Parts: sequence; structure tokens; C-alpha cells
Amino acid sequence: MFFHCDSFQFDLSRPLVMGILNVTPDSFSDGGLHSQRDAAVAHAHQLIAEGADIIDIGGESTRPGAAPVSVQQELDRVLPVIEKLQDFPVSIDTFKPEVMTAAIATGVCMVNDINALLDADAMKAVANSCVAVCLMHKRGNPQTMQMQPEYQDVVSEVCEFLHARILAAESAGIARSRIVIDPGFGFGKTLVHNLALLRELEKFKQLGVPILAGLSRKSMLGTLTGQDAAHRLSASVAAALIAVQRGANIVRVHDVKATVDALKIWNAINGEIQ
Ligand code: 7PM
Repeated sequence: MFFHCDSFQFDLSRPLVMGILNVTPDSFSDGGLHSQRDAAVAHAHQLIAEGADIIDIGGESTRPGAAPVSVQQELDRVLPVIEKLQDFPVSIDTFKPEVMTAAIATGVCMVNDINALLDADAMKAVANSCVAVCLMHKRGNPQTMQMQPEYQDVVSEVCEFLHARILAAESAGIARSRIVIDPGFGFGKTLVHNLALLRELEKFKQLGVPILAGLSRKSMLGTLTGQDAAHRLSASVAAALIAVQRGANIVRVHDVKATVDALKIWNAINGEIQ
């Protein structure tokens, strides 16, 4: 299976690692826009050296309860970093159509939209380009999504939603080979829901497009281990490997080096080394 991201083409015979690059004032300690930008670019280069296949750049925190950021602020944060990563596959993590359009013009090869292109302008921004898109499921918004989420059957409901979004994207002119889906771990789901989605991740294979899984440092791992976000490396690597074993083609992670090492073992038993 091949996955088309603008001028990049990924062979999905092995899992890909997407490194998370948050360009928000809280991610790189010291003030000033310039030093923040330089620190973000340096961090991106580190993730690339560690073996990331794609870098996912985000300028707005999707943390529950986080303050919203204006289009201009988000552009000021992400565009200078995208400019510096020209020859590497970069994804833009945004739900704002204006940010998608500007990021595509600046050279990203993928849009990571936690709203699954439900906004008509977001759909147009991607359809008018050759970039790939990640369609993610979420319930509610970051302010409300952790209040009592309820599902009859979380796996079927998320699967049906993503199926509908694939069809909508295809009708808008986005080829299937440019689409990946993501069950959206932690976005309006309880621990029980998240575990069911991970346990049954293979069911999403029937949708016929690659699967992306984002479990890195998430609170479900904190609940299971009792560790705060800074101490969830082992749990994150375990979760990424389980996701890959159950069909994930791309894992979105903070800790690229540890994940790449874990996946080397997976790749070896899957025929990469005879
Ligand atoms: C606070 C809470 C900060 C949650 C950050 C987060 C995903 C994503 C995020 C995901 C895709 C995080 C999340 N998670 N995009 N963006 N899939 N496609 O842990 O699971 O990074 S934000």
C-alpha cells in the first residue's frame, strides 16, 4: 500500500513514525518569537536525526481548556518553522482553513485535522492541493469533550464516522491514496472507550486507508501507570507497539528515538532482516 503526500510517497510495508513538534509558547521555555522558532527548528532536526518519517507541527494547543489562538498568531508560530524544513515531510496540525492554506503554500505535505475536514473551507483547502490528510474522530470540543462521553458501541460509531468522512473527502476530490484515518485517542473518550479502540484497532482496516494512532503520553497511559506526563515513556512505547501490532501504519509520538528502536524489533521479525 502506498500513501501519497504531495511530492512524497510512502511505502507502508513498515510503520511510519510521526514526530510531534509543538510550537506553542509553553513548549519551549524561554520567551521571544525568534528563540522559540530556533528551538523548534532545532527540535525538528533532532526528531529527524532520531528517525522520524514525518514531523507534525502544531501552533495551537488542543489541550482541554486551552486558550484559543488567532489565525495570525498560529501562522507566526508555524510558518517560519515550516520554511526551514523544506525537503522533509511535514504535516500541519491545525483545524483552521486559513492556516491549512498558508501551510500548504509554504510546503507541508499533509494536513492533520482533528475536525476531520468537517469545515467546508478546510475541505476545500485540502481538495485544492495534492497534500495528504489525517481525518480524526473526536466527540465534542476541547472544553467539553471529557464530560461524560457516551457511546453505544464506541468502535462501530467511530468507524462509521470515519467511513462517512472518507466518502465526503473523496466526493470533494481527495483521492483515497491521500487519506489516513485516526480514532482520536483521548478526544471525548473514557479509559474504557480508549482501550476498546486500541484493542479493536484492526477493525478500522476495513475502511481501506492507512491508520494513524496517537497515544503518546496521553492521560489514559497516566491512569494505567500512575505516572505524570513526563514519565510516560515506557507506557507510550508499549502503546505505540501495540497499535502497530493491531494495524496502525503511522504512530504520532513525542519520543521518536525510543519508538524507532522499539519498531526496529517489530520490523526485524516482519522480514526486514532475514
Ligand atoms: C493536551 C491534550 C495536549 C491532548 C495535547 C493533546 C492527536 C492529534 C493531538 C491524535 C491526531 C496530544 C494531544 N492528539 N492528532 N493531536 N491524533 N491525528 O497528546 O491522537 O498530542 S493533541
